[in-house]
Amino acid sequence: MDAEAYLAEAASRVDRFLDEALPRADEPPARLHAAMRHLLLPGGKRLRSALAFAAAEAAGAPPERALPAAAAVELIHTYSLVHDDLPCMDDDSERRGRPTVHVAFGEATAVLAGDALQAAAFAVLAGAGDGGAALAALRELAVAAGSHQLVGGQHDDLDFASADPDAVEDVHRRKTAALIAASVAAGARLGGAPPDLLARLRRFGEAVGLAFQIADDLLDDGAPEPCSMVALLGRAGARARAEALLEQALAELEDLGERAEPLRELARFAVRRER
Ligand code: GRG
Repeated sequence: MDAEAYLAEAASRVDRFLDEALPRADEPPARLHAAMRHLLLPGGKRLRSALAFAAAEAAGAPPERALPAAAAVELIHTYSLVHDDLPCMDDDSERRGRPTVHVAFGEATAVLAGDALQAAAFAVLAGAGDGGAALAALRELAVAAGSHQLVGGQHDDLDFASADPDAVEDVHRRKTAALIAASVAAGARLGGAPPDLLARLRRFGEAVGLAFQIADDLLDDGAPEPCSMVALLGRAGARARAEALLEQALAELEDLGERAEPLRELARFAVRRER
């Protein structure tokens, strides 16, 4: 199955789950619940949830086993986008072809909707029912979303200025790659991956996450962001770095055979995508 088909299937699976897990839009406080759903459904590419499903498959489990992890990572990702779009951050008025949450519902409601989406992520994963694995996945996701990783990376990116590619990669590792690696790891954990496979899949996720961020910068064909790999290495240099990271990621999957094919396809998509 190619990446686009896998992503489409992941999207329909996780969207159904999220639609049932979240309060209805008319349930009080209705304005808050409508705001939570505004950016979540329909979502974006659903790459993080697809990676969680594919990681469960690489561990030899059916993809459905990873559903609570897949939903949780999309909830965290969506909250981060809602807050990233706020006037005090990136100040964007459009996201996924729709008005951003603060444009549609006001700034205070958008802040609260983001907060509640994050809380919902942990509630969904805690409800996975698979005691040990779910709890470990929840902890790993909380760390990836926390002050050293997603939030810390976003914080340090606020007034970031550096011409050092290693420093730029460090911010990208925390702001973008940590959640992607946690998505893979959470899916792998719910799929029952043993420790050595889990470690390999997590390293796969980190490399894919970094390459995904470079691909994101390459998709922007205007003037590059000042502290991006495209600005520092040029388009060809950044492309080469992304391809090297892809190779590094794929090497972690060597010997896993057919069951890791969805992960391989998604990794190639993340790096070579046109959307
Ligand atoms: C506010 C805590 C907090 C964090 C914000 C996600 C983020 C951190 C900033 C978004 C800025 C950005 C464009 C980062 C590049 C990588 C990225 C996360 C792109 C968006 O992810 P996609 O392409 O989006 O997977 P879709 O809409 O497809 O889900």
